[in-house]
Amino acid sequence: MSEWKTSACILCECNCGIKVQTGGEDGREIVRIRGDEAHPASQGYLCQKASGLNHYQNGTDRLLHPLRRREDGSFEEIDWDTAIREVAAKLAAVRDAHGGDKIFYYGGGGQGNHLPGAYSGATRKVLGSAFRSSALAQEKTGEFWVNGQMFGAHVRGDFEHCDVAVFIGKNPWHSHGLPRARAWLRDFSKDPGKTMIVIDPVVSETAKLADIHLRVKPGTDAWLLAAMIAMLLQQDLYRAEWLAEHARGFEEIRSAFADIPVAEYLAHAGVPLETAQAAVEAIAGAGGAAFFEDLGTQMNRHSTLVSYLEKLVWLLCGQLAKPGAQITTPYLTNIAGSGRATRFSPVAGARIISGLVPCNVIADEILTDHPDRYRAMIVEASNPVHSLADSRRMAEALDSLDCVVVIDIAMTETARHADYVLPVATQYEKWEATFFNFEFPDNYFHLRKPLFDAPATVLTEAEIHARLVEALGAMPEALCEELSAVLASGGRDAYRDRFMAALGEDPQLAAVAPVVLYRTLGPSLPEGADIGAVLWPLCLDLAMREPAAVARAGFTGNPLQAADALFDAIISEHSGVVFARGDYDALWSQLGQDGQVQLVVPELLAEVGELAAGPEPLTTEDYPFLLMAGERRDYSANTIYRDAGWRRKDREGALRICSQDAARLGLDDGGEARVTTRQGSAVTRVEVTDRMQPGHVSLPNGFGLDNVDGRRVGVAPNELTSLDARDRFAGTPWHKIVPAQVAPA
Ligand SMILES: Nc1nc2c(c(=O)[nH]1)N[C@H]1C(S)=C(S)[C@@H](COP(=O)(O)OP(=O)(O)OC[C@H]3O[C@@H](n4cnc5c(=O)[nH]c(N)nc54)[C@H](O)[C@@H]3O)O[C@H]1N2
Ligand SMILES: Nc1nc2c(c(=O)[nH]1)N[C@H]1C(S)=C(S)[C@@H](COP(=O)(O)OP(=O)(O)OC[C@H]3O[C@@H](n4cnc5c(=O)[nH]c(N)nc54)[C@H](O)[C@@H]3O)O[C@H]1N2
Ligand code: SF4
Ligand SMILES: [Mo]
Repeated sequence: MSEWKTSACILCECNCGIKVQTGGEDGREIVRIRGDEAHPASQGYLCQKASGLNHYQNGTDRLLHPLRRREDGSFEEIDWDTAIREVAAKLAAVRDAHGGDKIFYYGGGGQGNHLPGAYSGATRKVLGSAFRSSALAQEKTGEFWVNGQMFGAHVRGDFEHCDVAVFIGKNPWHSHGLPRARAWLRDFSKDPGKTMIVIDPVVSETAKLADIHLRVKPGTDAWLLAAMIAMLLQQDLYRAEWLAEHARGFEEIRSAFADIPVAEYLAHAGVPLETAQAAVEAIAGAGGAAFFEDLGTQMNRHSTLVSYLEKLVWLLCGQLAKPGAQITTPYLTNIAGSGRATRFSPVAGARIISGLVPCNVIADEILTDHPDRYRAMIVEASNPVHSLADSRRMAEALDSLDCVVVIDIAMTETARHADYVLPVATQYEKWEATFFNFEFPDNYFHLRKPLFDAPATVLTEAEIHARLVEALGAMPEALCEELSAVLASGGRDAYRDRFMAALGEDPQLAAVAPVVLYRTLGPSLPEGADIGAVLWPLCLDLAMREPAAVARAGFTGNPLQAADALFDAIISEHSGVVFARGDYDALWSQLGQDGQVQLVVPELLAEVGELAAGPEPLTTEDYPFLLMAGERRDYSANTIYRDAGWRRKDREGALRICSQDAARLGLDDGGEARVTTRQGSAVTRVEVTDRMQPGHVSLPNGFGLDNVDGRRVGVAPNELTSLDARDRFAGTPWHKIVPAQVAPA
C-alpha cells in the first residue's frame, strides 16, 4: 500500500477532501479512504458514499480506446489521430453545410470535474457553436433567473452563521450541499437557540431533525409560501424600515399579497395554521435566517414562482447581506452565470437563462424539420439519455443527428448513441477541480493532483480540445511558439505582457485562449500540472474584480502579483486554498442596483394572481399517484458510479409508498410493484414506509443503468418522465410530481 495521498470525493458538490491509500493490482486501486483534516471546508468529514470511490476509479464499463460507430450500429476501436481528424472533419462539415450554431454542446462537468468545461469553450468557439446546456438547466436556471432580476447576483444562505435554517424541497442529510452536512444538521438541531424549518411532503431524515416540519402536499408550495408572505404582511411582522432602505417595489408586493385568504391557501397546501404561524414567527424573529431551496420545488409545479416567493419571504424579514442570512460569495468562475435571459432557443423559442437552453426542449429542437434544428452534438461529462426527461426521446434525438461525439470515461447510455466516443482519464488520473465554491466569508478552491497515471490510450479533455482546435486549423502556432519562448526567457511577467498584447492585436485569440495557455503556460507548471493553466486568467480576473477579498485571504501586492501568488498556491497546495475572504459590509456593493433589490418581477407577480383559482388536480383516475422520480438516498450518486455493487442497502432502489396505500393495493414490503406513467412502465421492489404521505410515492435517482454486460438494477427514472411537464418560465421539469399508477406486479 502507498503512503496517504490527497484528493477529493467527486460524488456531490461538496467535494470533501479525502486521503487515500492506493494499492491492489498494479497499484491502481483505491484501497483505503479517510477524510482529509487539512481540507479547509470538509475538515475530515466524509459521508458513507465516499468509501466506494474505487467503484468509480475501477468501475464497470470503463472505456480505454476511442470508438467509431459502424454502419450496423456496433463500435470499432480507432487510434487517436484518426479519431481527432474525423471528429474535426465531421463537425466542420456540419458547420460548413448548416452553420456552426447547429452544433449543440451539452455538459462540461459533473459533481467533481469542471475543468473540461473551461477547455471545451475553445472547441465550441472555433466551430461557431452558439447553443449549449447542462444539468443546471433542469434544476437551477429558474432560481438563477429570479436572482438575476432581484439582485443582479447569485445569492446563497449563510448556514454557518444562521440561527434559523429553512430547507425547502431539500434533504441535505442525503444530498449535502452544505459542508459536513450531517454533522452540521445534528449540531444545529441539538442547539436550543436555533430553529430548523423543513418544507417537505416526506418525513425525510432532515425533516425528522427539524423543529418545525411543514408537511406540504406535493406540488403545493406556491400556496404555502404565498400564505406565509400574506401572514408577514397582515401581522406586521415585516421589516418596513429595512425594506424602505434596501428594496424597491414594496407597495406592489403589499397589494399583491396582503389580501390573500391565508386559511384557504394553507388548506390547499395541507399545512395547519399553527405550524405555518410558528414558522413565520421564527423567520421574522431570526437574527440570521438562511434558506436553501432545491429539487423538491425546483423540479416541481411553479418552480420559478416558488423561487421568487421563497426570496420574498426572507426579503420581507430583511434577511440579506448580514451574518446568517443570504449572501453572495466571491467567485473564481460564476457557474450561476448572470441569470439574464437575453436570447431564445432557435426552434422552441424557449428562454435561455445564463446561456443554457432548457434541457426539456433539446430533443424537440432536434426531432423536427425546422431549418434551425440542431444537426450535431458534443456531450461531455454528462449522461443526458439517462438524466433528462423522456430517455427514449432523447435517444431518438441523438440517433437522428448527423454527428454525435461523446467524451466520457465509460460506455454510458448516452455514449451508446454516439458516432464517436472519446475516452478520457478519470478524475483520479488527472488534475481536476470544481467551481462549486460558495463558502463565506472564507471561500475555497481545491485543485486536485492525480492519484494514478492515466492509461496510455486515453487523453484528458484539455488535450482533446487542444488537438481538436489544432485539427480545425485554429491554433495560432506561431504565437504559441513565441509565448513559450517569452516564458522561458522572461518568466511569467513577460509572458503575461505578451499574452495581453496578443489579445489586443487579435480579438479572436480570446476564443482559443484556454488551449493556448494549456500548450504554452501548461508545460512550465510544477508537478505536471499543465491542466491547471486555465486557472491563471481566472486568478487574474478575480484579483482585478475583488482585490480586497483576495488580499484578506493573504494574497497581497498589486492585483498582478496577488493573482500570481494565488495561482502558485492553487498549484502547489494539495488540500485546497482559501482564495478569497469576504466581508459582510462589502456585500451591498455586489447586490442590486444602487444598493437596492428589486422586489417586483412582473411576470411572476402575474402568476401569483393565478393561485387564487386553487391547485389544479395533477392526478386522474388512471394515474392516481404522484411519483417523485429521482429521490436522493444513502446509495444514490447521479450516474457517477456505474457499478451497482457499491450499494450496501436499498440495492434495487425501492419504490417508497405509505402503509395505507400499500395495504389498499395489496403491496408488501420487499415485494414487487408495477409503476406506470403516461411515458412508460417499470417493475420495482417496494418499501412500505410512513415517511411517504398517501398518494405520494418515490423512486431514487441514479438507478437503472444499462451496464455493458447487460445488467440493469432498479428503475431508470426518466423512462417514466415527460418533456412537456415543465415550468413555463425556465422550462425546468416536474420530475417530483409525475402522475402515476401503482399496482401489484
Ligand atoms: N446521495 C446523493 N446526494 C446527492 C446526489 C445524489 O444523486 N445522491 N445528487 C446531487 C445533486 S446533482 C443535486 S442537484 C442535489 C439535490 O438534492 P435534493 O434536492 O435535496 O434531493 P431530492 O431528494 O431530489 O429532493 C429533495 C427533497 O424534496 C422533497 N420534495 C418532493 N416533492 C416536494 C414538494 O412538492 N415540495 C417540497 N417542498 N419538497 C418536495 C423530497 O421529499 C426530498 O426530501 O443532491 C446532490 N447530492
Ligand atoms: N428524473 C430525474 N432526473 C434527474 C434528476 C432527478 O432528480 N430526477 N436529477 C437531475 C440532476 S439534479 C442532475 S445534476 C443530473 C445529473 O446528470 P448528468 O449531468 O447527466 O451527470 P451525471 O449522472 O453526474 O453523469 C456524469 C457523467 O460523467 C462521466 N464522467 C465521470 N468522470 C468524468 C471525467 O473525468 N470526464 C468526463 N468527460 N466524464 C466523466 C460519468 O461517466 C457520467 O457519464 O441528473 C438529473 N436527472
Ligand atoms: S458529502 Fe459525501 S458524497 Fe458529497 S463530497 Fe462529501 S463524501 Fe462525497
Ligand atoms: Mo443536480
